[in-house]
Amino acid sequence: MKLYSYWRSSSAWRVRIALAYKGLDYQYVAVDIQPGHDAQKAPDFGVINAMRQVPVLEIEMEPARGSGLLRLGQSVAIVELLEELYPSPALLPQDPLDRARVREIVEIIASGVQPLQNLSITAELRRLGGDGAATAFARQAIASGLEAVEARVRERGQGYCVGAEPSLADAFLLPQLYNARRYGVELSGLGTLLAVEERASARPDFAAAHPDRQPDAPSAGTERS
Ligand SMILES: N[C@@H](CCC(=O)N[C@@H](CS)C(=O)NCC(=O)O)C(=O)O
Repeated sequence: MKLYSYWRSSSAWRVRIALAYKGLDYQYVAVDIQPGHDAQKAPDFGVINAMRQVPVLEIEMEPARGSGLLRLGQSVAIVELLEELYPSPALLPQDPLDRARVREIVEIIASGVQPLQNLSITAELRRLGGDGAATAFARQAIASGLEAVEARVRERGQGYCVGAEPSLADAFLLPQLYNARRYGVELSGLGTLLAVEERASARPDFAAAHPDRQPDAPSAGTERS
């Protein structure tokens, strides 16, 4: 398996957590999406993912499944595929209601928060309204989404977002909290989420997926734009 990733991509980080949690080996292919480098805009990358985003998972399919190489973009599709191909250890609970609860949190973050603060959106907002407007927009989008998640986790969490075991909801939450800090979002009202983050971050599998542990992360002390 190959993962096209960028050390600080929150969407790729979700997939790295799922891969580490399930103990799956993969080859890390760094795609430098930072402004000015723009490797996702290179002609070759358009063949890998027409959306020109990371993550992309490349997986060799068995002949029985149609053979050849499957290239899959979209972190939700990727982690759901991993869950189906490698169900144990599970990142979705057994109970259908709990599964729906996990997916609700995943959707809040994947559809309702991250796209509003992604590079291409903030770059366009910066162009239209300047740095201040872009940051304020992203900060507001992240804050309101995380407040909704906080309310849900207060109801249903028992150490993790849904129940007492990690799930996809936690794999989506941690990267979003990291981005919240990058945008200067006030986190003091999100105590339940911060406790989940602390617990999950202490696990070796979640820790291994952290941006600073990726091969393309700049070493400490160098520029981290
Ligand atoms: N919905 C997609 C979002 C992917 C995405 O936004 N990726 C960002 C990095 S986190 C990216 O590649 N941005 C490059 C760009 O906007 O040009 C997913 O869940 O995989």
